[in-house]
Formats: sequence, C-alpha cells, structure tokens
Amino acid sequence: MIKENSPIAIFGLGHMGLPTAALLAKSGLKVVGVDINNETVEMVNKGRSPIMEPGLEDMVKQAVGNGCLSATNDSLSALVKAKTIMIIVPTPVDEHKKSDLTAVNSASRSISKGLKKDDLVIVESTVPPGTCENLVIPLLEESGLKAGEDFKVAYTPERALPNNTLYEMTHNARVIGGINPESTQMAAALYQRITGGEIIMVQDLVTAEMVKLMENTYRDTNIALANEMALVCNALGVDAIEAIQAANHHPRVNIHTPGPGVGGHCLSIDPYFIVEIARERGVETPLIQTSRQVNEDMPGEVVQIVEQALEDKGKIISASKIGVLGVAYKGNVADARETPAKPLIMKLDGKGAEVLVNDPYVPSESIELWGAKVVDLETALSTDCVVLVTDHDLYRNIRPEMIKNRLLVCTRPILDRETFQKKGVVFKGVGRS
Ligand code: SAJ
Repeated sequence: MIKENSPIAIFGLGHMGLPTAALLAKSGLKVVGVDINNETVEMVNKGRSPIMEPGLEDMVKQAVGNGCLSATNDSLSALVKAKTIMIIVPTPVDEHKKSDLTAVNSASRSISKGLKKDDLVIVESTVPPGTCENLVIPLLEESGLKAGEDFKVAYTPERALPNNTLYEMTHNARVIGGINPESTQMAAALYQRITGGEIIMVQDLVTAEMVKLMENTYRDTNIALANEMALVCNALGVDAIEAIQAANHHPRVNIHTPGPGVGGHCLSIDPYFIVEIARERGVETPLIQTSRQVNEDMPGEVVQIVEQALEDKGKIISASKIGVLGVAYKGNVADARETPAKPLIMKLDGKGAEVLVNDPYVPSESIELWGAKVVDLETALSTDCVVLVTDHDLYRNIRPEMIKNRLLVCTRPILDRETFQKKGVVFKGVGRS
C-alpha cells in the first residue's frame, strides 16, 4: 500500500509536468522532477519556471524554497525513494502523422531500472489507445516485476488548457483508468489532493486513453465544420460569425469559431492517434481525417483571401508588404507550436510578399526562420494588407484609423466589421466577406 505522503517522481517537466509537480508539492508531497533538459533542471532548482504560465513561477519558487520540489536529470536517484512515478512527456507525431512515442519509451525504460515492488506508475502523456498495455507495461516489466501484481499502473489524461493550466488542473474533472481497481483508486486518491473537480473512474487503461483523444477530436472536427461553413459563407456574402452566433442560440447547437487553422500541441495532433490505431484495426476514419485536412488547408485559404483582396485594390501580392498580427497558436500565449501562422507566413513569403510580423509574446528568432521580419505593431499596421492571425487581447484595441492602407483581413472574430467598414477600411476575413 502506498503511504499517504510517499514521495513522487515526475518524468517530464514540461507544459503539463511542471504544473502537476508544483501542485503536488504544494499539497505537501515531496516531488522530484526528472528531465533530460539540463537548462530546465537548473531553472526549476533555482525556483524558476521555463514555461510562461500564469501563477506557475510563484508556485515553483515556493515549492523549491520549502524543499518540496526539486529537479534532476538522474532518473535512478529520483526513483530510490519514490513510490509513485508519473510519465508526463511529449508525444508528437512524425512527418507521416504517426505517433512518436520515443519519450514515453525512454521514460518507461528508465523507470524499469529503478522500479520497486508496490510502486504506482501513472501515465499522463497523450497516447494512442493501447499504449499503456502494449508499450509502457512491457517495458516496465523488464524490471522483472509483474504489472497488476507487483506494481500498479494507471492512466489519466491531462486536460488543462494552456494559459489557464493551474485553474483547470485544480477544477476540471479527472478521468482515471487503471490496470486493476486498486491502481485506479490509488491514483484517484492522489489527484484528490490537487483537484476539487469530479474524479471519473473508467473501467480500464484503454478507455481513459481514448477519452482524451475523443475530446480533442470532437473539438477539431467541430472547428473544421465551422471553417467549412465560413468558406461557404464567404462565397455567399454571408457573415459566418453572425450566422454561427445566431445558430448557436438553438439549445442543441454549438458550432465552434472559424479561424486561420488549428494549432497547438493537442487538437492538431491527437486526432491522428485515433486514425493510426483505427487503421491498425481495419476501421476507416474519413470524418476525422477530412476534418484535419480542412483545418490544415485554412492557412492556404487565408492566403487566397489576401491575394484577392490585394488584387481588388489593384495590387499584386509579390510586390506587397503584408503585416501579420500574431503567430502564437491562440490568443495571449507565447506558444507557437503547430501554429497556422507558420504555413501562412511561409506561403505569403513563397508568393514573393514581404512579410512583417508582430507578436508581443513569441520570441523573434523562431519567426524569422519562416521568412518574415519581426516589427512593431505600428509598422505591421502600415503595410499594404494587415492580416490578423492570433486573437491576442491587445489587438482588440486596433482602430480603423490605425490601418494605414485601409485593408484588413481579420481571421478571428475580435474586431467589429461594421466599425471598420464605416471608416472606409476594406474588411475581409474567414467567413467575413
Ligand atoms: N480554435 C479555433 N476555433 C475554436 C476554438 C479553437 O480555431 O472555436 C483554435 C485555436 O485558435 C487554436 C486551436 O484551435 O489554434 C486549439 O485551441 P484550444 O483552445 O481549443 O485548445 P488547446 O490545444 O489549447 O487545448 C486543448 C483543450 N481541449 C479541449 O478543449 C477539448 C485542453 O482542455 C486540453 O488539455 C488540451 O487540448 C490538450 O492537452 O490536449
């Protein structure tokens, strides 16, 4: 039986691992974070957060200060005392959209070297269904111990929203599935320390793995539907935002918001995990795959809208300066992973346009690699065509008179079309012809 206050080792101190570590430490447990990145380890041990997440740095500082949280790159030393071990490492997709489970694999191997009788291993990484059973457990059993008998295994997906991570981790419902009821219950007792949200115990590991993928696929598919509707609305001269808002007054309708595409480390990746496993089992997934394609095509659609809008003004794209507002995958974050801004900028650059980018959060170096120049907001607003890509709050303050050349392509519904049109700005966008 795992003791109430037995120490925890968390493999992976990233966007989800570090907040989890900090919250568990805050609850009074001794937590050791294991990360292969020395810079991360050093920063955490200094009480700093390598991730921009509201409230996280303060929490890390406090936990390190009172001796509850530390970090190391030495997995064996972390395992000596730990009775609960968590795997919260990244699971990207490769260029063929197949899951890359290298990090899960290597964390599991490291853990097997220090696994002890009665330990509880909890996997939080998003994985294709069946990964715990077919990959993690066999690797852990290389320790010579038998899963379900000698040690416990549970899976619980992380479902917090970046930029609101700490709130969601402490309030959202948590889904947990284990190799046996004892594993599930033990994991549930642990999470009860940090969340006031409901704990939903499902019957096994694979069900819990599937839940997470279903949630993000639901959202991706719904956004694809909104994007397709928006393109049809564009062709009809209908304002898609107005139409969607009206449709959503129906009690059983919740169409999502169209935009320049879907970014981030979750929605644009997780559906492929379902596609992959379905294919292996001989099940077709046309809806999920088409939705992904629709969302991936959106940056190209935006480029066409820009090109046409310039042409209507007698300009050609190859001789134009385009001002891109925002490259983060969504508003008010510094995260540009899988952002639709990247293909958008690269396509504009490929058409010979001079792309000037403004983003208050994302570091310039990565943006410049895509063929763009990073500029201040005023310069971006002085281009031939301003393209608003990310819904950062500060862009809500843009006024018509700030758009020097009177052409705005607004891909997010944060600016009022009529206000701009009344002041003579040509206002185009995804679903806002
Ligand atoms: N987006 C739209 N239209 C919308 C909603 C979002 O175009 O109506 C775009 C966003 O701009 C962004 C992308 O989709 O580019 C994803 O943003 P998001 O806020 O929907 O999701 P993530 O990726 O930040 O976080 C999601 C969350 N999942 C769900 O809401 C079902 C979060 O709870 C998960 O923890 C996270 O994925 C994850 O880790 O899987």
